[in-house]
Parts: sequence; C-alpha cells; structure tokens
Amino acid sequence: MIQGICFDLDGVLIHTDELHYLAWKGLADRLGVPFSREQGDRCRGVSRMQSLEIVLEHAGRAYSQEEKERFAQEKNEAYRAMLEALSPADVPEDVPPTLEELRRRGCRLALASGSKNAGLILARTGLGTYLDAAADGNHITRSKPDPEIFLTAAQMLGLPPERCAAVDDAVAGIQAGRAAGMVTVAIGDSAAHRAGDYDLERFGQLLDLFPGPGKEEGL
Ligand code: B16
Repeated sequence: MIQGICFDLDGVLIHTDELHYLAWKGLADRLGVPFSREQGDRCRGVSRMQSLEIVLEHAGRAYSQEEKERFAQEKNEAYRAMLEALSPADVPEDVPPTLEELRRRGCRLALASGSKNAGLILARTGLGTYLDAAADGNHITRSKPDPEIFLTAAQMLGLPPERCAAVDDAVAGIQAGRAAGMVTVAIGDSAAHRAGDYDLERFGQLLDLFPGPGKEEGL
C-alpha cells in the first residue's frame, strides 16, 4: 500500500517550468542563439548546467567553463527575480485541496525537486504548509534521472521507497522515480509521452489513485 507521495515542483505543483523557459530564452536571445520550445521541454527535470548545454546546442561556437558558469548565474538571477513576484494566487487552484485531501486520507507528502530555488518557491506560494518534508537540489549531488532526490524524499518521510509514489512532469523525473523503486505517476509532458505507470490529465485525478483507508487501493 502506498503511504507517501513525492512530488516534483516545477510543472507539477506550480508552473514555474514556464519561468525557467522564459529565463533561458532571455539568455539565448541575448547571446543570439536560437532556442525552441522543444529544447525548453528537454530542460524539464534536468540540472541547471545540463539545461545550459541544451540552450547552447545551436550556438555555433564553443564556450569556456567560466563563461558557462557566468551564463548559468545570469539565468538564475533572472529566474529568481521572476520567483520573487510569485504568490499563493499562482498555485493551480486544484493543487491545495488535492494535497489537503490526500493528507486527510493518511498519505504523507514530500517535495522531490531538483531545483536549488525550491525553498524560495515554497515560501512565496505557501505550498510548504501542505507538505511533510521537502527534498530539493541543495540536498543532492546527482540530478534526475538519478533516483537520489526521490530516495532522499522517502527517507525524510521515514518510508521505504516502495511504499511511495513519484509524481513528475518530466520524463527524466519518471525515470528517477522508477529507479528509486517507486510507483510512478506522470502528469503534463511526461503523461503525453505515456512515461508513467499511471498517466494523468489533471492533478486532481490523484484522488482516484489514492482513495484512502478502507477503500480499494487505486494503485
Ligand atoms: P534550479 P524540478 C528542476 O526542478 C527543473 O525542472 C529544471 O528545469 C531545472 O534545471 C532544475 O530543477 C534545477 O533548477 O536552476 O532552479 O536549481 O522539476 O526537479 O522541480
């Protein structure tokens, strides 16, 4: 029986994935490098420096490590400036009631985000109040598709990974959850790729998967 749910952040609990895209696009435009939505989608779930490699794919020239670190910092400053403007109103309306109901049904909830900015996002949006634990990019050394972030989140919940579900919008995130030994639930982009054990159209459908004690387990 599933007792814990580990949620990705960007693209699942809040649509900061669009802000990542806009911040990378701003950098690409300044450098005169073409950057498409398809490339932006491939940045989902992967680390900041791996994302930068995707952004620079069509640069037509090589950059030094020092330049790349400056570019990553520039993007992160632009991204954080956008995050400062976030408020609880930016959280999709079905997310808080779904999280509250899952907890009421006895599930323990954790964040499993590769972002080093997750703490700022949780604080600005109030999402932290719906979670029992938060694992983010500051707690790990290997990014998705490595299972480390999901294993860390399960450990924080005090649950074995096989008692947890991983919810992620990135194919790399679903691969990470599966490698951790969790049941995987895809939503958004990863659901479009039919990547999960369960592929959801809406966040609220999690309530169909986890009906609660005494009822037949959806998973
Ligand atoms: P940062 P998630 C991931 O967050 C993002 O999907 C990915 O696009 C980003 O590169 C990565 O975090 C690192 O984020 O630059 O803010 O530290 O999807 O795992 O919540």
